[in-house]
Amino acid sequence: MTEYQTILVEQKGRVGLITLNRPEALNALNNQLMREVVAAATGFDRDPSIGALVITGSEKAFAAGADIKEMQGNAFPQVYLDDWLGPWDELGRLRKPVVAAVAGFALGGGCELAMLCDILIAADTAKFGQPEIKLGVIPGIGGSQRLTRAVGKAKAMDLCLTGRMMGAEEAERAGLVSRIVPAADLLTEALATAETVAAMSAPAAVMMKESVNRVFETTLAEGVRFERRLFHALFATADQKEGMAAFAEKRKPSFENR
Ligand code: CO8
Repeated sequence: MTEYQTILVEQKGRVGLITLNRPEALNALNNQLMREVVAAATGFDRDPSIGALVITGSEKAFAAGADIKEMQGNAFPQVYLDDWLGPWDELGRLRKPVVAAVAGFALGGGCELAMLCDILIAADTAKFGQPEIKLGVIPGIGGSQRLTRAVGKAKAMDLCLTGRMMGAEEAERAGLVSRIVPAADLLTEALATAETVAAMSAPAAVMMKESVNRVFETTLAEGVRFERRLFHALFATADQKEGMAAFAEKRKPSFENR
């Protein structure tokens, strides 16, 4: 496997695990970490032995945001011409489902990275926020957009304009978080969830993700039409025959991802 300096990368069964690993800076997201996460995630996305991904951080911090010390000297023409932060968009284009396992701080870019994932599992210690305003800027990889879609305008405005943090319970109540687990169980639960997803028929799982994400891009009528087309298409797969035969025969299905 490729050598990385800011992340740890492992394969666990059919799950690709990426652990952010800059403990000296609470996993602040510098440019090197961005390149490494995107490279590892897109590598797993292309790998047929992987069915789902998990992205996690440390006990203290999922990620405390973009690296403030690295970006403080940035200037407009340079960041504009370099399309700085553009590579993060590739995470939003991953086809396989991604679980974010969040403990401790998920602030700024850290909160945005968690929101780029598909299932967000939070430890009871998780703290979410978009504190960019306190630095004289605003979110830059979708925070104002994805947070508002997740929790609605009132809470998104409250969090983004004041920069305050919200705990795991408030985040779950608001719809940002899929579920909360005790901190000690976070990685086990996240890996088990990803393994469950990875054991499904891959064409169905990839289409499922595509269909849910379509909600954010289209009208209800077009979204339902899109879902119907994918639903019909799945009847061309051997896994549909296997899944339904297994139900009728009262046994576990054995999917072959075709
Ligand atoms: N950037 C750089 N270094 C950081 C960051 C950061 N975001 N966060 C923490 N660190 C460093 C600290 O400087 C400190 O280093 P040192 O020991 O060398 O002084 C070390 O990590 C430990 O941090 P603290 O001593 O501050 O730890 P505390 O437990 O006292 O406080 C906090 C934890 C509350 C999380 C605090 O560190 C903090 O407020 N951090 C900054 C949070 C923040 O403002 N994040 C938003 C950044 S802006 C942003 O994300 C813009 C988004 C645009 C796109 C993002 C793309 C990735």
